[in-house]
Amino acid sequence: MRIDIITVLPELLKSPFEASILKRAIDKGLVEIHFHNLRDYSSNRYKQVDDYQFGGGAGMVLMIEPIDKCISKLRSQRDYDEIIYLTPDGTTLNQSIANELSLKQNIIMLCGHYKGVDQRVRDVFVTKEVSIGDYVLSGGELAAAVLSDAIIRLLPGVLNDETSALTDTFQDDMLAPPVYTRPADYKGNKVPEVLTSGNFGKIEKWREQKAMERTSKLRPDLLK
Ligand code: 6GU
Repeated sequence: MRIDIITVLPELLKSPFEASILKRAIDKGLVEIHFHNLRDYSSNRYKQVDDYQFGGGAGMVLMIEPIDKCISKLRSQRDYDEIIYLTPDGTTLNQSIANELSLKQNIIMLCGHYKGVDQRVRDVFVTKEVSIGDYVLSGGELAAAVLSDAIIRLLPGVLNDETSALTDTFQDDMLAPPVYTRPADYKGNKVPEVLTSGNFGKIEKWREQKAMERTSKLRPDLLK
């Protein structure tokens, strides 16, 4: 997979890809991440990429021309399956969107900023609009990092234990069961006995039951 991220703040985005699972995925060649500074596509000598909105009103809007230039250059080099615009008014990200996107080959992510982008960018170039929740961030960069992480960890070979993404919270519209590690007794707080019983049939049943209890208590909306 290849992800091209278009942003006015590439430096805000780089560090999440330089550690842990995302770094390993890149080092293993399972994903390529390319950052594109929108200012490099400005035709203006001040490297301006935003302007006042027509009709008046507070806040700047990202202009269509630099975005067109950047996307057109990328598209001349390869085909893209999706051009995703990160915006608080997009479809709220969930596991099923992440699963679907993890099957794509080439993705562009366009990070919004200020008041957003000229509507014509959304009409002409964007194929999918994604939000990461009902709150407002200063820009789409952190959302692009979140979306990238959710996608990349699903790529075959990224996680050590191939089955572990399958047992994630949300993967079956269920929260994950509680987990424990050593010591089995910490200051009188004991690990449920079944987990140390060695009876894997019973353990599996217990986990399903706990997942169901947790989901109905904390996220009954998932069970509808
Ligand atoms: Cl994708 N962008 C911004 N600016 N704020 C958000 C968001 C995206 N998702 C939730 N809040």
